[in-house]
Amino acid sequence: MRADVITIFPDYFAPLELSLVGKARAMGVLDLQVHDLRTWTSDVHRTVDDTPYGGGPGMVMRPEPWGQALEAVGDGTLIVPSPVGKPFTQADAYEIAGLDHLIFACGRYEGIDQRVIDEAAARMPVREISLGDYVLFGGEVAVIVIMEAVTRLLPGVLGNASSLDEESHAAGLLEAPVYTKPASWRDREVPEILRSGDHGKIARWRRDQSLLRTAARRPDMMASYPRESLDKADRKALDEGGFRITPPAVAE
Ligand code: JE8
Repeated sequence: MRADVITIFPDYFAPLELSLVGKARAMGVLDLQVHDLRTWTSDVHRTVDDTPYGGGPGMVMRPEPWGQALEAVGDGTLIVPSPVGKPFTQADAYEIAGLDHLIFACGRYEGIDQRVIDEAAARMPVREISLGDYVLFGGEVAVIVIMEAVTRLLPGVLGNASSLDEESHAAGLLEAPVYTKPASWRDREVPEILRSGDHGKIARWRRDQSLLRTAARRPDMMASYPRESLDKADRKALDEGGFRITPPAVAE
């Protein structure tokens, strides 16, 4: 995967040398290039913003530098972090991980002149993505989050690929709690079943915990979870946890 990031704060992306993204780059699975938008300015002050047409607070990012920057990095899929974008999900991360060339446009100020996005959309796919319903200073933090969520899905990056199957949001449920040694810590014990060595019972316990956590913390996810994927034991765990599953199970 090739990824080009265009930003007025290239130093923001130094952390992407570390951890799994750094590993993906070293493995050759990810070719990440960070570009300073000011490279494509032509005035002595390297100006990237101007006052908004129609008035209003703040400044807007000028189209000219963006137009030249996007031409320079070539076509791919343009990803524009924005508060008006589609909320980013694990499903989006999987889709984006399958793409060959990502171009991230990091806006600042009050955003990028809309004509930049419209003009790019005439020649390549554009995805406007939001991290959530709150307002950031710009797109850089969102790109770091998106890059981490996507990079960990690239082949070979995660040492233990099986962990992708069970993690939160991958299977449509939140994952079960995790424990490690010591067995007793500050008078708190690891659940006995996890130390039983009975893999069938351990799997059942983890499934029950995932269901109960999801029902308690993310009723929206539980509502979307396919009912046909809930077996009798699942329904029993939810029922015993005080969660009523609709529609009710058909007579089994
Ligand atoms: C941004 C952003 C994501 C999210 C993303 C890019 C570029 C007051 N104004 C501030 C309102 C419009 C946006 C201005 C700041 N800004 C925010 C985000 C985002 N992805 N989930 N929240 N905010 C830019 C400029």
